Amino acid sequence: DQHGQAAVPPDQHGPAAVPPDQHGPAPVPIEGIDDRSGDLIKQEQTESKEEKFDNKAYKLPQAIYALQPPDAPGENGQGVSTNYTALSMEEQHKYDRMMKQNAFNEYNSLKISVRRRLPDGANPSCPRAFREDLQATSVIICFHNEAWTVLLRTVHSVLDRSPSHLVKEIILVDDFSDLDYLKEPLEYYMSKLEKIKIIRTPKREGLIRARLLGVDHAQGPVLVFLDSHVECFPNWLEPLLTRVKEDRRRIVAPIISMINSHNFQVGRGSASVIGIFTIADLGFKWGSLPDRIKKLRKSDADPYRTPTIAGGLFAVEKDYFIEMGKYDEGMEIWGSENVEISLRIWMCGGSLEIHPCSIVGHIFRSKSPYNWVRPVHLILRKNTVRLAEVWLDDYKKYYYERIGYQLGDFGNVTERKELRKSLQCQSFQWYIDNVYPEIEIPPKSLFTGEIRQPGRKRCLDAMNIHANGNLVSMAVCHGQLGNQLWQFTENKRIRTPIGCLSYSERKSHVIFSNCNDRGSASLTWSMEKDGHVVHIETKKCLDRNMDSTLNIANCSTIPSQIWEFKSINPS
Ligand code: UD2
Ligand code: MN
Repeated sequence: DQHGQAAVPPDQHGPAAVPPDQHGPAPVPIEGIDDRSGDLIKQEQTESKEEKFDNKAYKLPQAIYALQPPDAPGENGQGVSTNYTALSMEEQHKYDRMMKQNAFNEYNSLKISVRRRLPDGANPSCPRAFREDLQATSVIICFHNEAWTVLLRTVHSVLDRSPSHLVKEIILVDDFSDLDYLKEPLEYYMSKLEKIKIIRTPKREGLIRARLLGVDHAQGPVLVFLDSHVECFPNWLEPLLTRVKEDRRRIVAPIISMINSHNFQVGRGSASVIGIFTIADLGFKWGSLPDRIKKLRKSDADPYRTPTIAGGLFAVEKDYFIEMGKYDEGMEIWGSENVEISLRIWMCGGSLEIHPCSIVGHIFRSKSPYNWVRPVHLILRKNTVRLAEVWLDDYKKYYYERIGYQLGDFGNVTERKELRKSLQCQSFQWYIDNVYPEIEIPPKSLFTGEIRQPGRKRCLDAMNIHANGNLVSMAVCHGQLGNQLWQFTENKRIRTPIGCLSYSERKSHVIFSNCNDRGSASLTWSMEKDGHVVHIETKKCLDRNMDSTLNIANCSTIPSQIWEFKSINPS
């Protein structure tokens, strides 16, 4: 799952699952909400602005942001549901369109008050009273085409569940959305609330530069970044600010609990995960809390250090954020900025922690719905290469091997390298030794390149199906690497970034298997000088079938068993 979404944290302890769709509670109509996020506008307007927005077309605003009774749908973080088959055709279309547009079920979100309450989800040892001298924050929320109710719920959850004196302002940064309701209607709605500023990027910037535009406008001494589809629990803010107040060189993240993307049920999150990343793809992951960190905690209320943060939700002192070089503005749209800021803060004298007493729900979704402007893989690669170039030292080679040293155009990183120098940062080796000793260093690559058959101009090709169980086959060599890029590793695997070659007796074919099947002997091969590729367990040789799939057979000198290993030159 590397295409633009935060992995769902493992080990979520949410409330019990809601009943299946058919048995869901009947929706309590909340006046106006349907129209607002669904089929807005399209009405000739001649009235004044106030009249225009208070009329039927926008149904603004009191009824909508009135608090609902405790048994209203979705209250207290409950899920809601829809009986799809009982909907009219028109409603079904709306439901489908909303699902597609957001990759979460906006239709269900419409049934829930934008001011629903959440329970106090923190563990009993967490404090409920806080020091008096905490600093006020500028909350920065950037968004691109966010769903109306979901964005409003994010904003209300901050206003309703933060002490007012600690919220200087909420800065909404619209990253060039093209939905009508995010223009005038949003401005009108927000003008009825206090402290909301809306700023808009002049072109699509991506979340990294959009956040930085927000920072330029921020007036509070502390910044809190949030995604545009979150809900803050009671007391979420004070623990974060307490830790920042105690030491300004800390970045503090809440527990991120899961808001179910279908029924909007809010989980409580888990205080036993840390942020990590893998060296082979430099992607953020969730990991389990290591004993060395557990041992340092005296109480469940103690914050704990984390090698990386997920990236969306955290508090940081504004001047410190700026001194430390903000973000890498050369990164686009989405991705890698979280690992970049994590390495930078640790390596340059600060620390990152997760506070178990601060909980914020976030809608995790399985794909990213928005337009990426350019092909996703090029953007992700560009951001990741920028991260590797500046912070990974020699360890960048693991990632580079995986992408066949095809770094692409990653722009200029001179300034970021100079930043690293001027902040006198530690090495990546220091980070491993001191912050993330559990990191897994992948086996060295002994060969990286194409595996082809001489004379036939055909190459082993992963065909985008390198997932577990698929048959491996061959295709015309295209010289572009990509799906024809293979590694032969120290631990005798022949692999793509995703899967490893293995032999399946049941399918009597060579297939892709999960590379982490440690004990599995059928994953190991040797590449011989005479052109044979030997399957070690059976001592048989890799053999091309007539239909371009692969098999193993008793070794001989027939051409279908002779391979050429065309290594690529790292530039
Ligand atoms: C996670 C982070 C996210 C960010 C990302 C890596 C959490 C919960 N989320 O992915 O904040 O660090 O990893 O980059 O830790 N957006 C824009 N312009 C764009 C694209 C996105 O403004 O071009 C907004 C988007 O509306 C959302 C935020 O940026 O509010 C994060 O995007 P996402 O929700 O798609 O990222 P997510 O949660 O999968
Ligand atoms: Mn998000």
